[in-house]
Amino acid sequence: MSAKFNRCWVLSAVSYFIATVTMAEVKVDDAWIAANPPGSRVAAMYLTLTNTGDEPITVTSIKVDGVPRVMIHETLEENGQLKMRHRGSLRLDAGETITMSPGGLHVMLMGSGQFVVDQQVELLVHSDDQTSVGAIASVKRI
Ligand SMILES: [Cu+2]
Repeated sequence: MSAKFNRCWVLSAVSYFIATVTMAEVKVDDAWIAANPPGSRVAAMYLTLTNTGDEPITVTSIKVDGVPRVMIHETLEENGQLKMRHRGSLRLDAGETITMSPGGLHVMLMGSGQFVVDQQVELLVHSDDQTSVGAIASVKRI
């Protein structure tokens, strides 16, 4: 009786653990930061984000190691001038992939220091399903 109970408890603990681990449905690929000159206080980062789940998901914030303020920006052309606009969040439909690139959607690293080629920087992408996905961005020349 008590052995049966124990096995049952272990099984539900294991399946709870698996459910928790597989909850993160955002996948981060090809994360990179554009190298910036000495004395810089700002840099741009680019990610490829995929929603591997069956439900829409919203990326609510991104944290980057050593960077005080991180914002998602989109680049728009207004009266022949390129402007950046802040995006509070980023919605991904089920199965959708968003690829950021120079001149388009990007992540602005505000108050950062200099990033040199081949430097590896840790980042964390938070979503509205309360999960976070970690990745490493490599610094490259644009
Ligand atoms: Cu920007």
